[in-house]
Amino acid sequence: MQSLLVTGGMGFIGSNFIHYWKKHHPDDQIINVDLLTYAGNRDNARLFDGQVGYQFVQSDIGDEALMMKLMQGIDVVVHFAAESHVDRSIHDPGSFVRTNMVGTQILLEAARQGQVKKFIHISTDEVYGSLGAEGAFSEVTPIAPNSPYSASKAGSDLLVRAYYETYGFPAVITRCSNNYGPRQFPEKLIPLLITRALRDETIPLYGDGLNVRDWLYVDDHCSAIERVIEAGVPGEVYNVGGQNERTNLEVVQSILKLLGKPESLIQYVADRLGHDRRYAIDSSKIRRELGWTPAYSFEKGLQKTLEWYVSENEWCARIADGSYRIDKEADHR
Ligand code: NAD
Ligand code: TDX
Repeated sequence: MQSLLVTGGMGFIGSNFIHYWKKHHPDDQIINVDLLTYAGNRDNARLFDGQVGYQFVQSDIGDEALMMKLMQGIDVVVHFAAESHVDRSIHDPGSFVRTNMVGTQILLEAARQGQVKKFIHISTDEVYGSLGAEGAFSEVTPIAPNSPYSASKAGSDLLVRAYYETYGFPAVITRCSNNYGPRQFPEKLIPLLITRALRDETIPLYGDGLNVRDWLYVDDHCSAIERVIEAGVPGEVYNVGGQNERTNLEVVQSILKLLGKPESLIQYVADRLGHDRRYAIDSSKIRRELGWTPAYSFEKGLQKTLEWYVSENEWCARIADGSYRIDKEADHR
């Protein structure tokens, strides 16, 4: 039995990870630390409320004293908490530096002093910058971030690296491609377009719609993190990708087709500033060294994602009307 401290567990990937981990390791203890920013949604992990071996702590990872206290007896930290949306980073870079860089350093220090056995830092392929038509990012590709978001993630990666090199702190970095799946906040492309198309609203497509992303189903990301917890080597970086490269236009067209909605909903809009053209991940290292393989094709993952958004009306409605930010239990008191 192990004790995990998960940060950002009310967000998209963190909450899917807690669902995944509790299913496969039911006896493990989990402390979920999340500030509940606009991206944190208590509905995402409500299932675990009151369960033995699960505790939710609403806090900023920048609360040094509390992080020190929570680290006592923790075996593994899985650090998801971040400001994660590129468009928001263009308008408010400061909050990205505060949480992604300063917050990560505070968490690293607390974990080091608490003598945790492993620290998994969840990073992103965006730290490598943008690709031309050919090639893919490997773990030795130089870091060249282009947005305030990716720069703040790259900064956090360098702090993690420094903690390993300086103190021998047992940290591992994962860098994954674009995730999709249940519980993703509808500001990111796939949930935005599903929720808007279901309401027959227009789909904003940036620029020429031909930017390329490599899509990874969130459960495949969780199984990769599981392998890294079990066998990842401290000081190493592991890239995680789905080998599902698609242009944004192709993604939008596929989803509109699956939902039976017309392409006339697509509306071309002004491009994102500094918009990275293409991401592609070479994940041969984690496949070869840790034996990880993704289980979902893009088609299968999309199907599951669509089914989830169609069936979870209340989750979508509580985001649309803002009530997801008000705790349900507190409402009834
Ligand atoms: P998300 O925005 O859905 O969730 C982030 C969570 O962190 C939220 O619950 C939020 O309340 C919490 N949080 C934010 N600031 C905090 C703070 N100061 N203290 C405590 N909690 C705080 O993000 P996500 O998409 O689930 O991404 C999780 C991680 O994975 C991030 O580190 C992100 O950079 C990385 N990542 C995401 C993707 C993707 O496609 N979504 C791809 C690659 C890497
Ligand atoms: O309305 C939109 N229209 C559009 O054309 C939105 C929201 C996005 N886009 C484009 C921009 C990107 O080329 O779709 C692509 C995907 O955009 P996002 O969903 O915002 O993701 P991206 O910018 O690629 O970053 C994501 O993957 C890497 C996550 O948000 C990051 O947290 C992660 O690190």
